[in-house]
Amino acid sequence: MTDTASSAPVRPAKDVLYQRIATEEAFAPPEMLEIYRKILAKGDVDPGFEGLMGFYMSSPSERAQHIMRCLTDLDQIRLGHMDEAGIDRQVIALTSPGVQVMDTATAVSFSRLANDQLAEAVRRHPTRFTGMIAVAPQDPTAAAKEIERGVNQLGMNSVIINSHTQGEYLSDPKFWDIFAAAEAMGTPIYLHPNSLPRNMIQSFQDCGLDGAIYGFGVETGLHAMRIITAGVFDRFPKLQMIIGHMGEALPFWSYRLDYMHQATVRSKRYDSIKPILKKPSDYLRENFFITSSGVAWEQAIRFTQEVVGVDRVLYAMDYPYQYAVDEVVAMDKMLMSADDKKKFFQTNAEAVFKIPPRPETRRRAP
Ligand code: 1DF
Ligand code: MN
Repeated sequence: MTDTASSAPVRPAKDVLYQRIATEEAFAPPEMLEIYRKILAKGDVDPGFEGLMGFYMSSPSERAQHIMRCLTDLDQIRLGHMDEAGIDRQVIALTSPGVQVMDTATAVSFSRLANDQLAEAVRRHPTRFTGMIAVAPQDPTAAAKEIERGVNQLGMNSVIINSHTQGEYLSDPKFWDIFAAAEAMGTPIYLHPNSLPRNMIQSFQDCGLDGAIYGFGVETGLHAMRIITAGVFDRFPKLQMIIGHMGEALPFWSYRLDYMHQATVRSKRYDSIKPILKKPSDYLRENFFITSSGVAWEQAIRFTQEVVGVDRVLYAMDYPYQYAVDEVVAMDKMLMSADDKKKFFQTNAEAVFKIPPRPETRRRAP
């Protein structure tokens, strides 16, 4: 190997037979950070929020400052990184926790403002960006209306919810107007991680495992399980949800979830575990799409494709929190049929987010 070859930066190939659509990419309007600053300045701040956005917004570390610059950009910085990493399109959502830490009135009005800003960026870069609709679960009626406005007026076709809202879970029927609207409008809900709620965080935070390393996955997986076991998909059978980080490990748990769910129902041990129509893993296969955000790991991706089907596993990068060009190169090399790889990188995302397919002219073999 020559010196030049070993020191050249790895760059994803341009002549691949698919577009790369990254589906869990984040942005933050500067106005939201101003609201966050006010929340953080008050006494008795939520410890998870303080540990997450409080950290990114105040840390002098290169990583944190870089992430803040990327988060607030919806133009040249982001497009430059996408070009460098070979990402054709980002599906972009308001970064976690979005409006879910705000008081109800602020959350409702800011979700509209954020959606307008994102729609504007999509209008500037229609071939590069797709937007998700941010909603305030604090006001389910307003959230349902915002889903309709997002679809009908802003041309967006998916919804972002960052797991729990101030410790409350969507398994509570008081939130189900949101599911009704999402089902009626045909908009999948991306259930993205949030920092751990107050009553859960201590034994994760005191060892530094509350964040994306482990806590996020545990809590978001729990949230998905609460939704499944509460019978949400029996009530809203067409509702589709998306979960990242390789399904927050739920595919790997499937066998045990199915066995123990049935055992728990039969033993009548909890009022909250009532019979549901199907096994938990059936809902994973029929009502969830799973993205590879943060997990550029071939074995996990192929295992998940086997468990839920190749039509339900999508590529995601998790920009800017996990901007890693070498991971794109690794994903390109996965041992997988050309058809399945194209589903993973491109066509599943086009179907889920209703992205109009582009003519195949952009990538030509050299
Ligand atoms: C982190 C990770 C932050 C993810 C995120 O949003 C996030 C992190 C505030 O590493 O602190 O979306 N993630 O999805 O893994
Ligand atoms: Mn993320």
